[in-house]
Amino acid sequence: MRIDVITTFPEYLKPLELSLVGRAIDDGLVTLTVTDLRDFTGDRHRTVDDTPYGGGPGMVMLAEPWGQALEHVLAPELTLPSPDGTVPSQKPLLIVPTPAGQPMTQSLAREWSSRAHLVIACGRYEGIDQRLMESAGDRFDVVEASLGDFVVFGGEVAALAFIEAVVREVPGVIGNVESLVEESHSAGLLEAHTYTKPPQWRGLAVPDVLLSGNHQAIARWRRDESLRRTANVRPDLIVKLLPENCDARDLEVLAELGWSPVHGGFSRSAPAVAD
Ligand code: J9Q
Repeated sequence: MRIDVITTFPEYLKPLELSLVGRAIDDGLVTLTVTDLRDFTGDRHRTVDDTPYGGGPGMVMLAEPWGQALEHVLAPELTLPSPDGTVPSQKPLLIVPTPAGQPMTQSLAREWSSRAHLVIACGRYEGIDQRLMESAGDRFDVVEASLGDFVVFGGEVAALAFIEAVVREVPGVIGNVESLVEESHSAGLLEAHTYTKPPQWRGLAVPDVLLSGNHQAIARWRRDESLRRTANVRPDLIVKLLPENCDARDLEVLAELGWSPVHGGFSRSAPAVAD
C-alpha cells in the first residue's frame, strides 16, 4: 500500500517512523511519502490561505496549491506502467480530515486498508476551498472523515490516527492469526479490564479467576466483563450488538443489566444499574 500525506507541517508526521507503522514501512508493506503543500505555492511568501468569501472568521486554504499537490502525488502512477503493464482499476482514495466528515470507524479503516493508494490532505484554518474536493472527484474517490465530535487545529493529528488504524489492518502487519480470531469474537464490544504482576498491589488483588488457570472460566469472565463494561459506558454499542452473535450466558448478563434482544440489536427494557 502506498500512502501520501500532504500538509503544511511535514514534521508532524515524523512519529510514524517510530511506531509499528515504521516497522511496516521498513518491511516494505507500506510506503509513506509526506509532501509539503508550500512547495506548490507560486509567491515569495508561499501563501496557502486567504479570507473567506461571504465574510466570517479565520482563513480558507487556497484550491490552487492543493490542486497542484494532488497532481504531483498522482504523477508516478500516470507515467509509470505497473510491472505487469496493467492500469490500476481503482481510483486512489483522497481522505480529507474535517470535523464535518463521516466519523472514523474500524470498518472504514478495514475498507481503506484494501486500497492500493491513499492520499491524506491535511487542512488547517477553516478548511479547504470546497472546489478542491469537487474537482478531485475526477481522479480520486473522495471521503471527508472526522476523528470524532471534537475540534483540533488541523488534519495532521487525524492523519496520524487514520494511518495507524489502516496500517494495522494491512495483511502481514499484525502477524498473529490468534489475535485476529479473538478480535472478531469481541467485535463491537469494549475489552475487559486487564491485569499483570504482582497478584497483590497496594492492597488490591487481581480477580481470582484470572489466576485459576481455568481457560474456559477466564474466557467467560472476560466476556461477562466486556458486556457489562460496554453496557455501562457505550450503550450505543449494545443497541447495535447482533443477538445471533450472543450465547445464552450473554443474554443472561445483558438481561441483568436491563437489555433485551430485538430484531437486529438490543433494547433497554429497564434502567441500567451502575458499575
Ligand atoms: C482538520 N478540527 O477534528 C476532528 N476530526 C477531524 C478534525 C479536524 C479539525 C481541523 C482540521 C480536521
